[in-house]
Amino acid sequence: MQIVLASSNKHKVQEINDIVKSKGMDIEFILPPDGFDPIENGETFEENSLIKAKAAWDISKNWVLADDSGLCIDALNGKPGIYSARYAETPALRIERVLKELNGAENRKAHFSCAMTLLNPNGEIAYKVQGICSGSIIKETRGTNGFGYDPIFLVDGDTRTMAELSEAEKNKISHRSVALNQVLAFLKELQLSH
Ligand code: ITT
Repeated sequence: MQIVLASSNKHKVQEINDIVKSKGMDIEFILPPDGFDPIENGETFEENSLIKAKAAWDISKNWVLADDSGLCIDALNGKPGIYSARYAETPALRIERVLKELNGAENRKAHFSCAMTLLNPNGEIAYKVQGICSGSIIKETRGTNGFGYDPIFLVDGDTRTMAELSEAEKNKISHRSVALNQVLAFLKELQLSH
């Protein structure tokens, strides 16, 4: 089964394909055809996820999965949130901005959130789900794995940042894997029923 992944973020695509592979499932996620350039003007992860899914469906008319995700920091009232990818020009500057805004804050609690939307080949919502991974923001960067805000995100229950976990370890606990596992369970049921 092929599913179009409504994303241009190669790290996400890699993580999602790694998770599927680790489960030995017969699903291949492929990139959208040329022309995928959605305007993410929703107000929630869920809305942006649907916008991306519809944009990919419009040009593929296939099964589509979209992932809209980001980092929500309690002391910043949930920011950067849906602005995570646009919080500054580069990943390093985005981290710098977050650390500056949190300067002196005692409450460092945060979570990653991931909203996934699965559309069937008729363009209807077949399944949607949100996954969360809780942690806190440290004061410097640590680790080089992963992407985005991983180097400043200390995973709850671990002494390491997300960027210090191996790919396999991140893929067991991340917001993306929590959401994707539900999607894959749904697809498995669907395949079994056909
Ligand atoms: P697409 O919209 O093309 O999928 P994007 O990177 O713009 O790619 P989002 O709009 O969903 O995707 O923004 C996600 C941002 O949130 C991402 O660029 C990172 O800054 C951050 N983020 C999401 N998941 C993350 C993760 O697992 N680790 C670290 N940062 C993450």
